[in-house]
Amino acid sequence: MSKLVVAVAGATGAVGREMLKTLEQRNFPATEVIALASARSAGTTVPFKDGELTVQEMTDKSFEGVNLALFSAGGSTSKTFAPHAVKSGCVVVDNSSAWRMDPKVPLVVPEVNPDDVDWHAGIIANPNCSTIQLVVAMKPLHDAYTIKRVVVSTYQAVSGTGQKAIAELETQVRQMFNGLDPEVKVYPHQIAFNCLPQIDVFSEGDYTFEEIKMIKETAKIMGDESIKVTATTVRVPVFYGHSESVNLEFEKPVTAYQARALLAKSPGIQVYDNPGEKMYPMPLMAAGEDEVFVGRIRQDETVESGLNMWIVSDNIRKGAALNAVQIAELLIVKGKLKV
Ligand code: NAP
Ligand code: 3JM
Repeated sequence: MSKLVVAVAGATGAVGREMLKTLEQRNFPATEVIALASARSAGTTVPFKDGELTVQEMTDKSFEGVNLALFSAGGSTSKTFAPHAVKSGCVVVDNSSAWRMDPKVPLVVPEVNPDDVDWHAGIIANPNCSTIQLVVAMKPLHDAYTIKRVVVSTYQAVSGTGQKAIAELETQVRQMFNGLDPEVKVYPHQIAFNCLPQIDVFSEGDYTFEEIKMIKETAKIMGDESIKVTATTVRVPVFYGHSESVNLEFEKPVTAYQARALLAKSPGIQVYDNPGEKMYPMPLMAAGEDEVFVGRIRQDETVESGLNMWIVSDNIRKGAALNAVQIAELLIVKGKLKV
């Protein structure tokens, strides 16, 4: 039997733990799984299958004998260690923004651009969570009706920032119910009972880097620079599940009925849209699920051919861990993972 040794780099984090769960749930054909993190958590354990894995400190040497590394340990860690992993003959699927816009690195969502894995040179990038759920819904509509312009406004869960942010929202809620001033450590302002229209740092033209990531990554994944994209990204006091209000303008005429029917038969999507029954996607229902949920599909009467919709998905699953594991599965199916 050939071997397939998988390293999860950042195994103690919100994404890394979900990565281990996803490998297990999908019966990923790994012959061995190694958990890597920083020196801080070396020797601790993370749950995997019926037992646990002992966490090892990630070093230059960690990837010897490893075939596949799933990275979710932050951009700078990835910049340092991914090249060592590639040098060891390992294929890296990286979750950070470190490599996404590198022209030598494919940026892949299996439902959208699966064949881009064919030209990888060791590293494949997993897109930003908000971008992933947007392009899964855009792709079938673009193929059929040609999208000219997208306006997206996000409502992003704190789990997107990691374990410390999940703890911060919990702590602030508890502090407020006990009449205490909430401690602000992770975000620039209190997140409990608030909305922060800043995700990541401010950059060109007063857009945040999260907004710039969404704009640039969408063009690269869709392979189409002609689609105009503008974004406003907002952090909201939700634990799991990013939501998006999306306004789409098309070249060809399209009705809400046609869009609903097309999306309902498209991969990775579940249409959940019945206003009469108050049925629409919400983060609480998307948490822990694999699909991109689409609802509130309706005509935008202010443009010649336009639709408005509401897209929700679990940012830690399809937005991170699941998409990364699906990329690895794609490599296996295509015979591109040398074992
Ligand atoms: P998290 O909960 O804070 O976990 C961070 C992980 O990185 C921990 O396992 C941590 O290990 C590890 N780490 C940090 N510095 C390290 C170092 N120098 N060497 C080795 N391991 C190190 O964060 P998260 O939510 O899991 O996210 C991790 C990263 O994934 C993010 O920074 C982001 O780049 C990416 N991400 C991507 C998406 C997406 O949209 N695709 C979504 C969320 C996150 P210790 O326990 O030892 O500190
Ligand atoms: C760093 O919800 C979020 O904040 C987005 C996830 C995220 C990213 C990302 O994937 O773009 C959190 C922290 C990054 C990154 O690598 O830039």
